[in-house]
Amino acid sequence: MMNLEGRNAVVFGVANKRSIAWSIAQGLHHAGAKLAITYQNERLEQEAKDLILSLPGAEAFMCDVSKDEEIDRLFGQLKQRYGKLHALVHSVAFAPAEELKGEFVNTTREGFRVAHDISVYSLIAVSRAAVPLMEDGGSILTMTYYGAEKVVPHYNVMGVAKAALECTVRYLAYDLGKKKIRVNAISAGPIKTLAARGIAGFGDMQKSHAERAPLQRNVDVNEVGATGVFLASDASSGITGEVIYVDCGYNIMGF
Ligand code: NAD
Ligand code: 0WE
Repeated sequence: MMNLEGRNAVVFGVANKRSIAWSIAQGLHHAGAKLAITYQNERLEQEAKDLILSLPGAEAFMCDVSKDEEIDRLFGQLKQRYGKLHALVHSVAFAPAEELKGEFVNTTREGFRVAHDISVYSLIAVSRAAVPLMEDGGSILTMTYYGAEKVVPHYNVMGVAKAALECTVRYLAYDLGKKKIRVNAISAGPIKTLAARGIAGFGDMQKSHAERAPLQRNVDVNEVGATGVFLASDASSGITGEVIYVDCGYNIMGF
C-alpha cells in the first residue's frame, strides 16, 4: 500500500541535502514515484540541481512561490511533462530574520505579511494550481511546528503563520475532499536544517527536546520522510485535514 509506482509527485522546498523536503523526496523516490522537484531561485540552483539530478528520473524546476506567474509557469510545465499529478509536498517557510529575534510584540506589518504570504498563502496557491492535474485524486502535504500551538520563544510571527497554515490545511481538506484530494500537515520536532541554522539557542532547544520527549531523543529527518511517504500513499487513504506529529512524542507532555 505504500507503493507509489505510477504516481507523479511535485516537491517544493529543497535547498540542500539537509532539507526536510529532500528527505521526503528520497522517500517518495524509493517508493517508486516519479518526481518533479522545485527550488526557489538562481542562488540555490547549483546545489539544488546537483542533488535533484542525483535521483534517477527526477527533474528540477525553479519556482518562487511568492510569485503567481512562477506558479502558473511551473504547473504549465508539469501538465505538459507529466499530465497527471498524485502528490504535492509543500515544505516552504520564511519570515525575515529580524522577526525571529527579540519580542513578538515588535512584529512589523511587512514581516507579518511576508511570513504569511510565503509560509501560508503559498499552500493555497499551489494547491489550487495542482487540482486540475489531480484527476485521480491526490495527497497534499505541508510542514508545521509545535510553535503554532504553544509559545516557543523567538518563533514569533512564524508561530502565528503555522497556526494559520494548520487551519488552512483543514479548509483545503474540506474543499478538496469531494475531488478525492487529501490535505495533511506533519508537525516535526526541531531538526538542524538551513532554516534552523543561525537561530540562537537552537542547540539548547534540541537538548531540552531530547530530555523531555517520551522517546528521549531528537527526530531524525528520515522519520519525517517516511511519514511523508505514508501520507502520500494509499496507506493513509482515510486521513485528511490532520496534523500528524513526528516529534518523538514531545507534544503530549504536560510536564
Ligand atoms: P530548509 O531551509 O531546508 O527549507 C525551507 C525551504 O523553503 C527552502 O528550500 C527555501 O528555498 C524555501 N523557500 C523559502 N522561501 C521560498 C519562496 N519564496 N519560494 C520557494 N521556496 C521558498 O528548512 P527545513 O527545516 O527543511 O524547512 C522546511 C519546512 O519544515 C518549513 O515549512 C519549516 O517551517 C518546517 N519545519 C522545520 C522544522 C525544523 O526544525 N527544521 C521543524 C518543523 C517544521
Ligand atoms: O519553521 C522553522 C523555521 C522557519 C524559518 C527559518 C528562518 C531562518 C532564516 C523561517 N524563516 C527564516 N528566516 C530566515 O531568515 N522551524 C520550525 C525551525 C525553528 O526556527 C525557530 C525555532 C525553530 C524550532 C526560530 C526560533 C525558535 C525556534
